Amino acid sequence: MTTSNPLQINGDRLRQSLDDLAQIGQLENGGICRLAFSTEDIQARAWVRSQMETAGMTVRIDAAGNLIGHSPGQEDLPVLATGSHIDTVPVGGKYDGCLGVLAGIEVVRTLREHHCHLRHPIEVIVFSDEERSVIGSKAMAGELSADPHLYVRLDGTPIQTCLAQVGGDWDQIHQARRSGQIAAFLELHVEQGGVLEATGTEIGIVTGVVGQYRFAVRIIGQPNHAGSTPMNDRQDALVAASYLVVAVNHLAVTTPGEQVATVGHLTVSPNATNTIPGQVDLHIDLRDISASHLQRLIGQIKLDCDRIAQATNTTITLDPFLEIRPTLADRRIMNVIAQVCQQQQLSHCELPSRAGHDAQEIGRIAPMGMIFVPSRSGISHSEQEFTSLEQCIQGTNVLLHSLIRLDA
Ligand code: HGY
Ligand code: MN
Ligand code: MN
Repeated sequence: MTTSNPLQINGDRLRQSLDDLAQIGQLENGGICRLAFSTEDIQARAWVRSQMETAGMTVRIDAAGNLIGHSPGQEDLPVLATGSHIDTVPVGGKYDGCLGVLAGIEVVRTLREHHCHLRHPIEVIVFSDEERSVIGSKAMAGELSADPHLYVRLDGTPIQTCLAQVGGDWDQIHQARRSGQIAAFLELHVEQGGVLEATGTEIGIVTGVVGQYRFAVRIIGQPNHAGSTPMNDRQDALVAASYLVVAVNHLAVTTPGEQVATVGHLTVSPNATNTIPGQVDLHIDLRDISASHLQRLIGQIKLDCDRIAQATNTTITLDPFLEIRPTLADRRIMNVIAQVCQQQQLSHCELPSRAGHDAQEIGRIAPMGMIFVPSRSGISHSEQEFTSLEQCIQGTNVLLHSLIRLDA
């Protein structure tokens, strides 16, 4: 390996692994549905495990169900870790999370093939359920709530059952903590936004990951006959919910700053054409790089709920079910990534991540960095998610050489 002709990963093998993993849970429209702890997730975990073993790694599953591939170093040092997730949203893309996992495995294979033995052990981690509870990286970071009901799946399956299905154990989940065992964590991920493409930049060096607060909102009104109930005598839960959806959007649009707020999940009951809705359940997803700004926005949302409940004669309850504080990347790791980009003559810029990531939790117990590659039209969480093979290869080579530099 010389600076003129640095080590390169095997792009063909990376492409093949991305295509093979995408087969598991693929939908007719080309999207991927591999919900955490589903049969598709379990099948994909087994396939990734076989890839890790083929790469010469020893593999274990921790109590949080994280799949951890380990390649020993020359010295007994804390590990250099990389990885991401393979679970998806209901209609996800083939790169969100998967690129980070498969790039990590490709890096280990490339190092072994070229007898490039690092001082530190290397680990590639597949974190459990990044898209909903973030239980995998939260468990490693010691950020879990002791209440298992917080982690129940949408279909009502208890977290204890989910973890048991993938080799984890809720009762031992405190053993998943890794404080002090990780020298640095570096995650490669598609940007899931449009900045890199819009500026024609090849590599994004993440400055920090926004904080996320998600709430389950329950609105209780009075189910009643759609024909015989006068308009001034209704407690219509869906009308109240509609006011709230608009109020949340209005708050995010009009408040100075770069916050975002989304209501992406909403169920109506009894959901009958000729019945006034008696109950609505919806989720609010609120994000910003500043924790104090998020707290101010949450305060305003609570005031909006009180005002709307009064105006519609309904009751509105707000239950937080996910809280992830913002996490800054480690400046030293950012500098290493920038040096590698210069060495590889790749254009690069610094930017925040507006999507959440496992690196955000691991960044609470170890220095963390993230490498972004462009998303076409900024699209993600969709079957249209796309990043070119060349961009995936560029990102993986930056991951490879950043780890080599961090090792030194
Ligand atoms: O929602 C997120 O930001 C991540 O994709 N889980
Ligand atoms: Mn992701
Ligand atoms: Mn995602």
